[in-house]
Amino acid sequence: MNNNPEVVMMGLGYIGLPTAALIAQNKVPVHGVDINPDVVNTINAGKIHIVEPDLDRAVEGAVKEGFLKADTTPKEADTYLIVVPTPFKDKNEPDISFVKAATESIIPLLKEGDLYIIESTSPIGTTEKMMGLIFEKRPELKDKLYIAYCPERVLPGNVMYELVYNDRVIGGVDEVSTNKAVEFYSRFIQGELHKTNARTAEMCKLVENSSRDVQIAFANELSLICDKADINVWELISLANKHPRVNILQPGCGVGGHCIAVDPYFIVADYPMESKIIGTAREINNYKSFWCAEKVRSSKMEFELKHGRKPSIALMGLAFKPNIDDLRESPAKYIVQKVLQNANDEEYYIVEPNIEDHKVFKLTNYKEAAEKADILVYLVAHDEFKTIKSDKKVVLDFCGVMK
Ligand code: SAJ
Repeated sequence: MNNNPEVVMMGLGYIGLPTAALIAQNKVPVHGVDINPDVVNTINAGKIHIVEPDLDRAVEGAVKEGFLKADTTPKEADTYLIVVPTPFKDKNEPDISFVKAATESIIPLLKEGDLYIIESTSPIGTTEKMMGLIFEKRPELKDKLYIAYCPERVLPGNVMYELVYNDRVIGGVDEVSTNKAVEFYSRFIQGELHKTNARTAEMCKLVENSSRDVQIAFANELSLICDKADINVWELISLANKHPRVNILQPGCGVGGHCIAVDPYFIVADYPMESKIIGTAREINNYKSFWCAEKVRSSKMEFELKHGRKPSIALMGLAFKPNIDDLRESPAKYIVQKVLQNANDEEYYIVEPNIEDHKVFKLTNYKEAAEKADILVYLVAHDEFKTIKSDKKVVLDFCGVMK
């Protein structure tokens, strides 16, 4: 009997592990690969190394039943999924070296009829580039493999649901590859599977997140104009959105997370002359965080002039968006760091209700901070903050807690 797994999952992170667990839950043997031995050991013990609702049960079950095994090296299989990070080099240029390394490690294992899919967010043309690499080393496999790109589009915190029910865009390097990849995903996914080519599928992922970034930049730009024009931006947006064809998003203290603040650069790096709006949106959203830090500084000085003493300041929120504990690329964290760099004997309370302890910041309970501080700075619209009464305080509400 053939003991090889059916699927090899290269990368067991935020997307790779949930996807591996989903496939294994369908009783398809998955061999998960990660370069980190701690991750491999944790998973083989039926445990998980990331925070994601319902993932623990899925992994525990799949490992117990023998359908999911983790390892630091790949094995021969029929389908290979590349789900590794694509970070940045200097100057905001995408770094596809992990995709390349993962691909190189499976090239010797490939055989006629295998399916190779990239899910990692990638610059346009990456799938074709990897195909070139494969055929350079294994020319005898030319036209004998199926090669496709299929981006993930799940929202952290809701991954196990969205993996199954979200629509997917699937683009092969040719039509037979597209069809083969669609056939593969249709075994696990209930959302609609939309067929296209590899380049369009690659760009589709980048465009989804760039579109959201551009729309948020518009809201952030309005917030800067409204501040000067003495208009409440929240009221303005809510009124403009009463128009049946207008839907403006919410301004905040910048854009964070590992997707929306990152993916637009994948387009800008390759098409700088053509991607004016996309590039400018990134600049506006980054500038908004700097502007918020400057606002805290001027409000601090105004307080001192008016009251003849230094204020105490509560910095409310560190996460990159409301009601989560994820601080990756968080504009709130950037603002807190910037404000603390300019500290001059004022007292600061740093608040993040979704985290118990932080290794750099000493955290204060939100109620205590709100009660003691002279200046309240809302950086993230966490639900807890909406219950705070702050009639007599100076309040800088950058994210619409009080709207
Ligand atoms: N934000 C605003 N104003 C808004 C909405 C969001 O300032 O009106 C800010 C948030 O505070 C946060 C940032 O934008 O700092 C991003 O948050 P998000 O909830 O918009 O998105 P992410 O990064 O958690 O997940 C996104 C999703 N993409 C889209 O909604 C187009 C998700 O579906 C993708 O799978 C994910 O990126 C990804 O992995 O690419």
